[in-house]
Amino acid sequence: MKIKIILLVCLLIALTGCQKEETNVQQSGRQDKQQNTNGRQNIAPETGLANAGFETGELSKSGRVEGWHFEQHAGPASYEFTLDKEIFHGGSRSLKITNIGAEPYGVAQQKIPVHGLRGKEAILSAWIRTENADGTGAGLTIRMLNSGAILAYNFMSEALVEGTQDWKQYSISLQVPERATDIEVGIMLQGKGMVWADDFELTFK
Ligand SMILES: [Ca+2]
Repeated sequence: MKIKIILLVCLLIALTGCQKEETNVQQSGRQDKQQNTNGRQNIAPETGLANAGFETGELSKSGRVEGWHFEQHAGPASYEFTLDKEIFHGGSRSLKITNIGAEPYGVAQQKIPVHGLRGKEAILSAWIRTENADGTGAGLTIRMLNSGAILAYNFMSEALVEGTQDWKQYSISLQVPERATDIEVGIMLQGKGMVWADDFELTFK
């Protein structure tokens, strides 16, 4: 009888321990969700980015797609940003940038806080395809920011994708400066032609 009581007590202690652990996990999950809500987007842990393969959401009237925003140098509209459902690398869609005017560049980007990642190396990769990129070319971009001011950048300037090229994975990296608050990453087309981008990935080491 005594042995049964001891076993029962042990079982109760074990169960209480499990419940406590489960509660901690649930709280941790809520905290993660809260952090994501406080941030600008739902970043997927496996890619480090939101909507890294352009598979969710449609283009908004203001020209945004979930996770990403689009910019061009200045002046009249010179770059079109579209979701291509016929030409893609993974899933069923990619992002396409088409030059339609004289401005020197158009870029699709997303910005992520880098608190706690200072001093680490940021590595950005994505699959890129081009057609008639006969201006300066197309490439990946990383910018390190301190409240909007640019601290450092890598625009893949030494190895831009030119002319007509089939899908290929490219990668660039840049160290996160001590004063950095955010990292902004993306794909840029400089001048003529078209570029498609898909399956982005951002890691830190
Ligand atoms: Ca895709």
